[in-house]
Amino acid sequence: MKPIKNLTELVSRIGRNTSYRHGTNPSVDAAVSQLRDIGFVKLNHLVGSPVFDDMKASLNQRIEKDFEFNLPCLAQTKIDNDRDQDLIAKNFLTSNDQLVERNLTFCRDDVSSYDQMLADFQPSSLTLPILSDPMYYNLWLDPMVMEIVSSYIGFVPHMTEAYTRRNFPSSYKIMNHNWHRDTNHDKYLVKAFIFFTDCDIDTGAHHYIAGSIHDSRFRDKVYFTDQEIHSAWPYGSDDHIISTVPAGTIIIEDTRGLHKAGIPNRDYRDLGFAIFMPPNIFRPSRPLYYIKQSSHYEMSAMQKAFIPNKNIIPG
Ligand SMILES: O=C(O)CCC(=O)C(=O)O
Repeated sequence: MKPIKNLTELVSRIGRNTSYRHGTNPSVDAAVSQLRDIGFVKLNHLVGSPVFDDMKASLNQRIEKDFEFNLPCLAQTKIDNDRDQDLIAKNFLTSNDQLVERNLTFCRDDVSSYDQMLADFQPSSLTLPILSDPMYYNLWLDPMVMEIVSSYIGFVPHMTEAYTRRNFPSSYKIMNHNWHRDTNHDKYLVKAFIFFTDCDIDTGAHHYIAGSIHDSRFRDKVYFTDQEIHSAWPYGSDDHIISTVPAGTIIIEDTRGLHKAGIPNRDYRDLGFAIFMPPNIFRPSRPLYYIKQSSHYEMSAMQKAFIPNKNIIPG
């Protein structure tokens, strides 16, 4: 880590020591110990909870009726195999502006209904921001998740991103459909994946290689093919983890390890993302989600500590 970044993070971390004490909750201790050992832990304490039915109804309404997902969005139907070979070769790792410039996206004016949008544009995924609403932030900042994450990291991090992604079948591999390691931070980087749909290999399982954080292999490129990863960890081997999970499952994962999004063969998968990183009050990045002041006021002290100040807006 660069010395200046190191210093600004240390300053930003003052007063943020985790309040969790080892030995006070065996479930938290076991989860943290598994995260340390193999890089991920699966939580099922919310499977079957009615809040998931309400959340799913809200996500469906916002995606299928209100079209609140981020636009412009990549349209697979606009990709030309010959003309767009450069983008296909780099798995569409480029800016949204570049995709717009290449006329590969659709926007709000192009959408008259959900079914028409799917038929005309075949998006591979839609991204929906979190709402400033207790149903959302109480799930993204679930008490058990906060305890585990802060105890694993050793201090209370910030939740820097919070959204849901709906993944569809895709003819092209788009960015995180490929094996990769997240590189936003070299020491502390934890994600919580919240499954809003039942998930298996046919509906876009999440894949992770247990124990790969400290493995020195597969670090010389951004993306790796299935063949490359399977040469070390074939399907079915103990460390090749495939998320066959019911809705309501939360996976906490250190995404510095090797992982990828499986492409659904049918239907779709709805997955919530919470991204936890060290606070850095000097980081000049723009907020990636917003929480209204009135909602922030209602949060628990622990939840408040996870929200960067710049993400709090009037209202
Ligand atoms: O959607 C998934 O299963 C994986 C997401 C991913 O690769 C990432 O967040 O870096």
